[in-house]
Amino acid sequence: IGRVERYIHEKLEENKLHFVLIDPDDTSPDEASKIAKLCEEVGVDAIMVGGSTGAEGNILDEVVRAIKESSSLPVILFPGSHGGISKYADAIFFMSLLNSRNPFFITGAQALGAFTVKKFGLEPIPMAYIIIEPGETVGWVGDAKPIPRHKPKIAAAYALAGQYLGMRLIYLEAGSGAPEPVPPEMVRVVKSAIDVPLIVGGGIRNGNQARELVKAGADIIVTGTAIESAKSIEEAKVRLKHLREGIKA
Ligand code: 1GP
Repeated sequence: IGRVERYIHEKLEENKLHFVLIDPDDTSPDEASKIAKLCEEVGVDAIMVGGSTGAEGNILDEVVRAIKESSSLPVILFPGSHGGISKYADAIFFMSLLNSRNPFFITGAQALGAFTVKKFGLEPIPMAYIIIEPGETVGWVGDAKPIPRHKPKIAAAYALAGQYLGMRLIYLEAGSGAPEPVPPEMVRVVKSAIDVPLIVGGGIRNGNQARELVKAGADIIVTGTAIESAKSIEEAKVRLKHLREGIKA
């Protein structure tokens, strides 16, 4: 396994982790640089960069470069398709949207992007990506059949299938901006089925929600909107600290 994946595993031996997602479609390089610096200061563990729409090309490159210049945190790409690859990142979640109805999001974009990842020398981290209701933008764009919130066993079946297919991380996604995060009960059932680290994201706005999910078995909490929607860097700092208190018991 590569350097970033080893970093994740080593840190997980000590504590649960917090990753902050920056979407280049609604964050300028300047804002991204400020957020990254703040993240490092308050003890966020990695920055993810990506989005379902518009997170490509120059816009993506400039945001990744700005983050790399202002912090030493690992930058992991979180691509919406083969367009979401930047040579300036450290690693890429090489993800498959397991419950998509469209093979493009399961293996098609992956095939189109594979040689680019190789050429750029990016570290690929194989990840199963599973969309839970409501799924928000990524659910619609990714043509997902979102898993009903009250059907944790379906989520667990997809998660275990992902692990058996060789994926080394499982990501349960409620969708960016979802009114509620993935239900803790679903996290509990999924976690009890798998042996690889579990990432949970979508709709997590505060430390209490993060704590409930960690208690249920989440290893890595991802937040995007909570920080993006802060009106000032001070407000972002307060929110990050609260999230940290919830995640790092
Ligand atoms: C989206 O899970 C992430 O892919 C983050 O969601 O923006 O709701 O924090 P939020």
